[in-house]
Amino acid sequence: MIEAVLFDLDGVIVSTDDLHYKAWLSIAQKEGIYFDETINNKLRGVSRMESLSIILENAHKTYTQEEKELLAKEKNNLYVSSLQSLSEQDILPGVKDLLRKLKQQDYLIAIASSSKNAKRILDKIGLLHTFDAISDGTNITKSKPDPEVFIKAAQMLQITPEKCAVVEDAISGLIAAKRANMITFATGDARGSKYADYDFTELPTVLKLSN
Ligand code: B16
Ligand code: MG
Repeated sequence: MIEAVLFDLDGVIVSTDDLHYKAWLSIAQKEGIYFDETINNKLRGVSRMESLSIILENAHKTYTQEEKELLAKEKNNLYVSSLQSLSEQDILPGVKDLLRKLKQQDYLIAIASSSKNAKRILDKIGLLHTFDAISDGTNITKSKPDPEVFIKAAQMLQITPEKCAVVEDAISGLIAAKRANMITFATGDARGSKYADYDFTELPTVLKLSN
C-alpha cells in the first residue's frame, strides 16, 4: 500500500530542465564543444559534475580537475541567475492540485532531487514549506541512478521504501527508484520506460484520489 509520494523536482514539479540546458549550452559553446538536446537528455537527474563529464566526452582536449570545477561553477552561476525569474507560475500544470489532494488524503509527500539548488527553486515557486521532507543534492554522495536520494527521503519520512511511489522524468531516476524498491510513475521523456510501473497520469487512479 502506497503511503508516500516522492517527487523529482526538475522536469516533474517545475521545468528547470530548459534552464539547465541553456546554461550548459553556453559553457559548451565557449569551450567549442558540440552539445545538443539529445546529449542534454542524458543529463536529466544526473549530478552537476557527472553532467559535465558527459559533456566533456565531446571535447577535443583533456580538462584538469581544477578546470572542470571552474566550468561547473560557471555553469551553476549562469543557471542560478536564470532562476531569478522563476515564480509560482512556473509550477507545471496539475501539480498544485495533485499536492493538495495528496495532503487532503493524508499521503506523505517529499522531494527527491539530485539538485543542490532544490531548496532555492522550491522557495522561488512558493513550495518550500509544502513537503514533509526534502532530500536533495546537498544530502547525498551519489546521484541517480544510485538509489541514495530516494532511500534518504524515505528515512526522513520514517517510512519503508515499499510504501513509496516515485514520480520521475528521468530514466536515471526511475532506475534509482526501482533499486530503492519503490513504485515508479513516469512522465516526460521517461514515459514508456521498462523501469516505469505506471504513467504519471495514472497516479490519481492508483492512489484513489478523490476530487
Ligand atoms: P544542480 P532533478 C537534477 O534535478 C537535474 O535533472 C539535472 O539536470 C542536474 O544536473 C542535477 O539536478 C543537479 O543540479 O546543478 O542544481 O545541483 O531532476 O533530480 O530534480
Ligand atoms: Mg528530473
